[in-house]
Amino acid sequence: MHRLKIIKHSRACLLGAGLLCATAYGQQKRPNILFIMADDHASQAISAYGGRLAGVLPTPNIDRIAAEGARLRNCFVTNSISTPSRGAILTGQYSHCNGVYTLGDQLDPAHPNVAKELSGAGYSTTIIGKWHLGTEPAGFDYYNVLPGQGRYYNPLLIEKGSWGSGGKEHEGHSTDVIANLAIQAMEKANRDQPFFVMCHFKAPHRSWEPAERFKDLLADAVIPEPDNLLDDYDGKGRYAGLLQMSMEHLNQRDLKTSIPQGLPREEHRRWAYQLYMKDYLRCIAGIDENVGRLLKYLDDEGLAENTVVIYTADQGFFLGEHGWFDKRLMYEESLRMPFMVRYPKEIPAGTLMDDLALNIDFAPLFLDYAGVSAPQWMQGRSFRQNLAGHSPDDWRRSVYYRYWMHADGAHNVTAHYGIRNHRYKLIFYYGQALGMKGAVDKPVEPDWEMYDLMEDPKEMRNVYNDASKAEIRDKLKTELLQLKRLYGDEDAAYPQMKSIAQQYYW
Ligand SMILES: [Ca+2]
Repeated sequence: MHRLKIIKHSRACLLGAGLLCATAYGQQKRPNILFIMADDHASQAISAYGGRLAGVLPTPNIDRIAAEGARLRNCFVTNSISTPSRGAILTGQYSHCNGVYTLGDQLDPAHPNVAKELSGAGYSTTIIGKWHLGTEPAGFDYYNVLPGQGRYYNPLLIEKGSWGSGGKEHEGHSTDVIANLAIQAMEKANRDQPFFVMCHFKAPHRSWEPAERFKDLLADAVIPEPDNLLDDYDGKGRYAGLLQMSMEHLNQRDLKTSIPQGLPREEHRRWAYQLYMKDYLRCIAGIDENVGRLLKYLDDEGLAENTVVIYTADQGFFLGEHGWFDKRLMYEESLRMPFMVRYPKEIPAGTLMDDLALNIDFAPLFLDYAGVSAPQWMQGRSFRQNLAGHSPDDWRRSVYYRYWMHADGAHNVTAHYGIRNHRYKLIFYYGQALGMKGAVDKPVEPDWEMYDLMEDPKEMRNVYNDASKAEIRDKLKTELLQLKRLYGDEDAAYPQMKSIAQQYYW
């Protein structure tokens, strides 16, 4: 890895305080920020991350961002579902602070967010594509967004000035349409002012509908199975086996064919996996091609050097691991977000970052690149210094996670919170709806899970009750309480949580 080449001001910033940063960056050309986010794109389906699918569907354009910049190996979502993750990314806050807990919540337009901060700092701000936060986007000079989940084919998009309308139809596949509109937004941007463009693809969200030109891709391929495709959940806690998100729960719309009746479970799972994965990967092919077009635009316009380009997804996703599709859970495939960033002035090509990052860190990162200190109300922390090879000594050593949408009708995931550090993960399924929108008020008895990610990276054996892990387990419990205190998520508003803690925590 070659050494960092940065100009004097930048080095002072990296080593100095936020105030110095703001001063120094006021005197130089601030970078544009192009934030590209897909919906449900798992890192297992990005070839830069390796794994069983890398040779089946390479993603050379997305990989290029990592090759020319940095790839994060430990970037995690704080609440693994679309609307809450998008709320966390925009506000730099956990769900209990921004009010977006579940798919049923909306982001209050009056709530502070990073687009407002960047706009106030002189950036032009744009969002294109999937929004999914219910209310009119606030803080954006321009938006053109899908209503709700949006359509794959000939999508409707609602442009700024026409909020409340049904939107205007755009011919083509949503991935192509959204990339076109993002390029147009960059074309229109005033070159005297830095731009912040969020390009949010709808793909590869369920029900995985690729562009016409990719429909026959991989037709004759056999997609490699994960070795835990046939997981029977014996090694997990009591709720994993009750989830409604196994291959056998995929429906006719998902698989685009009728579902054979009476197949043995294993056979059904393997059959559905092939169909599911092929459509999923066909959607990824469209994204990769369009990421290539976005990068080419920056190259052609001479903007590549002074633009921070990020590629990520709103959460991870199961691609047949444990037999599942979907997300929501704190297991690795769902918790991990792909994240790569290119900024040639400052990030050495080929950087790998193992520090623990969270989606609430993205907003502070954008602001840091813009030369603005993150406001006090943001709970995340910029990892700009980490990317440049200077990880702060006091960087976090564990992360806090919480999923609120208890027992939702479609997937039946038990509400839980937990902690993950570089080696262990501890999850407390507290099993209460707590009045959350879309949660179902069917309390279940709390349960614990713990995984040793070094000995068991696929999370096949719950070691919560292992005597040899008891000391580590109790330390994690203490640290989990500390994280809840740090982030102000101590359940004071929910009396039932107090009795649950007394009865089940220790
Ligand atoms: Ca999503």
